[in-house]
Amino acid sequence: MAKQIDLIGAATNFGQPKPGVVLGPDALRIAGIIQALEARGHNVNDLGNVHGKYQTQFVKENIEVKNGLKNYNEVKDYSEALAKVTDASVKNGRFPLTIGGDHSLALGSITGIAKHYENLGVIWFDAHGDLNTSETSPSGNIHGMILAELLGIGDKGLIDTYNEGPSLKTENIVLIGLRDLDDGEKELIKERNILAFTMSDVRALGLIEILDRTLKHLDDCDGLHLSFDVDSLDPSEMVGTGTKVPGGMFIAEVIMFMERLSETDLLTSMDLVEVNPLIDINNQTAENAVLITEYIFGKRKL
Ligand code: NNH
Ligand code: MN
Ligand code: MN
Ligand code: MN
Repeated sequence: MAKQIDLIGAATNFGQPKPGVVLGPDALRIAGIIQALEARGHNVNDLGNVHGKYQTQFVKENIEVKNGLKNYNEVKDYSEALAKVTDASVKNGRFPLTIGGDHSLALGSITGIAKHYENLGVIWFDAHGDLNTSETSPSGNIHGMILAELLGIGDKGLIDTYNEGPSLKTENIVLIGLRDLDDGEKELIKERNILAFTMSDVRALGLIEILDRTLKHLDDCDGLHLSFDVDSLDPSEMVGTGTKVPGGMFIAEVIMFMERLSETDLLTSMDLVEVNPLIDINNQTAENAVLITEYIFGKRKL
């Protein structure tokens, strides 16, 4: 079905230390994300890039650390600014597609969206769990904690960003593509009984079986959000991203998953994150991400 898409540039790098991810939204525009969506018959309104009150572009090293959280004030401020935009987008009956930017943007995008649903389901494609807290994080980088914060686990100030309390319920999330989990994240997944598919599961079951199980798990949800970290793919096909982990998924199988997912027409919002053109080669990471996005929005092989 044709969608009214708001394209929202989340030009932020506060969730991690590598410069360049802030240029991700423009790399995706240059790779033709708008044209690709329009080619599938959707209406696209590019809202430009969202800016908080802190300057991002030229920050090379994280300076400020609060309670083990790097760039705390910046992430919180940016999330508030972004949540306003995604909130308004859903209110206007549109489909918010947020393009980043590092994965900390999901705190803003998802809190703004989740208030419109009783049970927002989230499919989290990632090599990582993003389920750390300041106690379990090896890095202090908030992009590796952002799903925990959305679930109400971790720093109270971040949990209460934009609206009070958790945005998501543990039973409404599914993680796919995991292969680099920290110990505390593994414990949390077991403790809270979170549905999580590692790369071993992807190899053993295949992504179609995983899609079926995912949709079954989320069938009581009243909205469905896809948070797609490009490092879920194998580094051979996504060079331009900050934390590459070998042994990832390949474009061909992810496309197969997305073709099927788009047939269900269940998606109501999406993030596309961690594209960093400064460590890419000829913008191929953005181009591959656009290719996958086109399948998410209705492209078919036949
Ligand atoms: N788990 C590590 C951390 O918390 C790495 C997280 N990096 C990511 N997450 N790119 O998606 O610092
Ligand atoms: Mn991530
Ligand atoms: Mn990741
Ligand atoms: Mn909240």
